Amino acid sequence: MPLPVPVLPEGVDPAWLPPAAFRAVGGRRTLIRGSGPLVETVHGEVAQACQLFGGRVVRDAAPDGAYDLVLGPGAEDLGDEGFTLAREGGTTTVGACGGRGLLYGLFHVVRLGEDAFRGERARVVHRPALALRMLDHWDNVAVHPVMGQVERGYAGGSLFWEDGRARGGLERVRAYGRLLAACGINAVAVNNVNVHETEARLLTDRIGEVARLADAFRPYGIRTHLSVTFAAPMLLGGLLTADPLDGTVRDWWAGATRRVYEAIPDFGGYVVKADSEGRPGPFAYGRSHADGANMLAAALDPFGGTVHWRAFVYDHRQDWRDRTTDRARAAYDHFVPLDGEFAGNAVLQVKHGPMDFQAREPVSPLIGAMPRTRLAVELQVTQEYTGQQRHVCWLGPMWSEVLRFRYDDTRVGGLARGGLVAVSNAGDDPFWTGHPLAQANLYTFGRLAWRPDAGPREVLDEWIQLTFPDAPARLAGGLHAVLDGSWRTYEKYTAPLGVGFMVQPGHHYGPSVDGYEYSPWGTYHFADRDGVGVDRSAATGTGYAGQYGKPWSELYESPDTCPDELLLFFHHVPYGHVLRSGKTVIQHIYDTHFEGVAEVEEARATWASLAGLVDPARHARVAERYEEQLRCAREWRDQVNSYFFRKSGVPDARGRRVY
Ligand code: GCV
Repeated sequence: MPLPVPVLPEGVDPAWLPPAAFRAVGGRRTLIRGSGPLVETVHGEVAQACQLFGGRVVRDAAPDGAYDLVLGPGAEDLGDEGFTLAREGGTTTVGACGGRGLLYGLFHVVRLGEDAFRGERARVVHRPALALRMLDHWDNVAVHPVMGQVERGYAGGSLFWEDGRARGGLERVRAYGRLLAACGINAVAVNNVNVHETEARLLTDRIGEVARLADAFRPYGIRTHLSVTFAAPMLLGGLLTADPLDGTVRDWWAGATRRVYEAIPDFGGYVVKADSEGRPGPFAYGRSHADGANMLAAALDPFGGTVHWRAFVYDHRQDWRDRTTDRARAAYDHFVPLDGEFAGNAVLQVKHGPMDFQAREPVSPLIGAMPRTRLAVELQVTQEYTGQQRHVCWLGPMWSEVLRFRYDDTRVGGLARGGLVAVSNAGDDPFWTGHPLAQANLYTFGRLAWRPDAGPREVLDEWIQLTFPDAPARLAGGLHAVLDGSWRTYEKYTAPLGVGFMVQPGHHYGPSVDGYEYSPWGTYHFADRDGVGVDRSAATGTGYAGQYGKPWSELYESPDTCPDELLLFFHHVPYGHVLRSGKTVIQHIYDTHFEGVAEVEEARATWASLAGLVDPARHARVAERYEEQLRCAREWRDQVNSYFFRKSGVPDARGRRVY
């Protein structure tokens, strides 16, 4: 029986799957062959499209050439997710061995639209580069007094949890799964890595709620994962220890995990934040993080599950007076000595930069230094430090730079053998992501996880085509104009030259140049009357630059060779230091901050000119957010420029206003 396509609740935006995106498929004669639950999902999708656009869908007849589209088992082994696409003699054929492959093949045809049905097409094999393409939701089951329902969430409440329990109706979760499948995501962790007491119980007596979410996701090929607390044996099991080498603790995890699999046979595994920002972990027992991760890996192994163990371990109670401790070094220092010690089903999940999802950071040296460990790279789609979905900041170009960065001959996208993971930006907002244009970030993440070397602009084209299928060229041009350069624009008006932070403490929105300067979080810029930046060189600084292999260690070591955009991350330099661009640091700060604001003004005007080309509700929402972005960008400009003018006493060469 074809599985009905999820019905969107009234007023919820279809995002990149509006009905019109299915016009090309829905107007055709389609044959679907094969069996299995995901084939029923494919059938449901095509049937709905045919109903809308007058086509016809048939199951399991002989392919006699009378079909425009045939979706069915392929001749070769492409794994569960791969598919082939070809067109010959007027028939477009998608072949796959697994139901997931067939579903991805169908969405590929949807993306191609009419092009999928034109001329001839040589057979092309499509396979995801990374087996795991996962979203972590930092959703709390119960509203947290400080962090709210979704930690760092800027799109309303949780899609999964409400009033302290799993939502009653899960049609919207099914719809979310559908959107995710259409961009290639195949795993979701449904609760916050900061596992508070209510959330901890999801592992045991409340696993039924997680099972319901898993049921909603499964038809779209998405596995469900759960964040767990390392202290669960004590908190939930009444044990006196959570020591990973203690037999009773190991037995407790084995039993708890068996019961999870009884409830969710295709459960993906655990996500763990341990010894990080106050979370419990193996250090309390004098054990290593490999001991901790391997204990959970052993519990998951009989069922084929994976533990995602986060490498975000650093001292968040640092004394700002102590110049020898460098937060950027921490993950590498903790984990490199453990390379080779992690079990095969333990994945070390590493943030893409050494700090915390700043608008500009170098790529984490840990990613290039763990050849005997399965690594997953973690990105942040939710815009914690990049404008909180009030600012337009399309992160595709940043992620693409990260994924293409090379250690020796291998790109980060190739080193992420344990997958690509991102913190989701979706919530129960009618536009899913608060800012309607932030949908582009979610879509781009999925597509880059499927193909890390894809060009981000091509991916953006896909998103535009799908989201606005009937868009005139002027709309596509306008969307590119406001999105393409938006990350660099954001970077221009915020913290300069890679130095990072300078955000308001706690909620991380808006400027506060010294907000973290005397705090315990290890996020300093060290500006004084002569200069600014952190000396992380091996020769005179914290030694962080030496954590890279060549050529990066040499390149970052000297201010003469360090790329401008990272200069203040790696070096403390005088305001008069001349950048590779030929400008002094202080003039660069002034210029970029004025330019950044001017670019926001221009983007706002471009968006205004698109009125009438997009639906009024979306246009109004974006327009309103541009007002806030502009207000905030001006605030950034004036605070940063005035701060550095006051510190340095050097006026702007162009005589513009500082305060
Ligand atoms: C979930 C940053 C965020 C925290 C987040 C943490 C993490 O510090 O501000 O909200 O906690 O990263 O990645 O664990």
